[in-house]
Amino acid sequence: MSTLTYSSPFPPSFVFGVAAAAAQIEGAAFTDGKGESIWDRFCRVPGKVAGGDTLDVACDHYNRFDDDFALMASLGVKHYRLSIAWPRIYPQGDGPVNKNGINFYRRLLASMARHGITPWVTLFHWDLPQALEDRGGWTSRVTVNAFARYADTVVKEFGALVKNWITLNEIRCFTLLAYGLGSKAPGRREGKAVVNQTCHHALLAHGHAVRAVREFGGPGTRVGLTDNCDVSVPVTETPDDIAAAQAWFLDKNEHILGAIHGGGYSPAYLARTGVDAPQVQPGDFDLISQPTDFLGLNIYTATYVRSGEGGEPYEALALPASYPRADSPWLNLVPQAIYWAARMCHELYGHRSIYVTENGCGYDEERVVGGEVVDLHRRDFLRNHLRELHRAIADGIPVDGYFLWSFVDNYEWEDGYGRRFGIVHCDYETLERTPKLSARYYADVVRTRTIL
Ligand code: GBH
Repeated sequence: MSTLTYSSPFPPSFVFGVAAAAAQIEGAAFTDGKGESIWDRFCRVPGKVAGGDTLDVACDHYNRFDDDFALMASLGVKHYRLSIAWPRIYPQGDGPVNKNGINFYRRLLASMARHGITPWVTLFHWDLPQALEDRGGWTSRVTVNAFARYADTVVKEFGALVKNWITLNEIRCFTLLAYGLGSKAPGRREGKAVVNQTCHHALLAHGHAVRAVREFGGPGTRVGLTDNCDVSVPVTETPDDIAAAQAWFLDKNEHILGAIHGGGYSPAYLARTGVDAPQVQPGDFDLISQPTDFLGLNIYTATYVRSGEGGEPYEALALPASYPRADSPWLNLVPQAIYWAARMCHELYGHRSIYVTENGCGYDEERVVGGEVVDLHRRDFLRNHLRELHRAIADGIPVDGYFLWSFVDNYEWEDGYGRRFGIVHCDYETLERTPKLSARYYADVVRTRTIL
């Protein structure tokens, strides 16, 4: 047990950062030899993205990163989670490397170093090269092998500047939602067997990234996955409801966290998927289940669970319509999600270093008035979530860092530019940045290391 009390500061080594992803902020979608990504293609399909918004310009971070890092540094933020755009490095997914892409990230990482900001680099945050999608995308091992080569290249090129690597962002989103529900690029609606196979291929890619970092990362380099596990919150914090929430958590996460930590798919998962179970080749789980240095969790919301009746292990509750949420319809406001996600991953899988790699909220109506956006709703969100994070640390749960999503308003995938997650406002006409009230608030938290 740590000795953190209600009002004490976060530990000195605790990392406070902000996060974003290449496709969502860079723009320059076809500049300096970058290849087309599946999102560049998908956003042009009528009806797929709100307002038909494209990623072509986004926040123009490609040309403005130096100013963005100056702003970040002025807020006292010293850690930034970014991603590298695979189609900038390999425009065709595999094939020839694009030197301009390498040079861009060299300049960007050098600028971060000048501003005293430590990079946390995600290798894949959904922008698959379209050329690989044309060869089957995540349904095919072609993509896994291309990713392995891409990971080798990136770790070799940037290993001297990057010590913290994140393999993949949110496997569920680029497999289940992208190949099953079709709401994310490439927008396919395949059956369960295909979807389960995309998930298995993603696990393999994760394993290759871990291998690449071990092989080429050099001393002191760390690597982990970022997962958006399904999170359960016990309705009451009693032993019965907690046990029910744990059982639900294990069930809902068996295909990703369960498989990684179990060294294979569980008998329960194989029974449940039956003929739709993924095809596994010998050696796959030697890669997938390699030890990692930390677990990244993207925490936004949760499901309330209580103990079941009549022998059921749990009961998950549907939320009433009046339950509070952000403007993102899926984003029900459940601050305890952060506490329980961390606690479950520590207790059920033995993780000893956990980072919240994303947490934040999306709203539609945020206007600059008198040089400021008064986003008290976001300040409230942050404060409530930081309280639960603090409680986790006080209970001895090893959470070592927190990255707020997001630094600046950006391309919210199928919701386009209308839905804003930033603590810095972006005017998409002028591309001007304006720190919101929540940015000032977060800066004060980071400076004092206390919840104000
Ligand atoms: C993260 O995903 C992403 O990593 C980030 O890029 C994104 O901008 C940010 O969060 C904010 O959305 O269609 O009803 O099944 C968020 C996690 C999980 C949110 C799946 C949308 C779909 C709900 N996502 N969810 S549904």
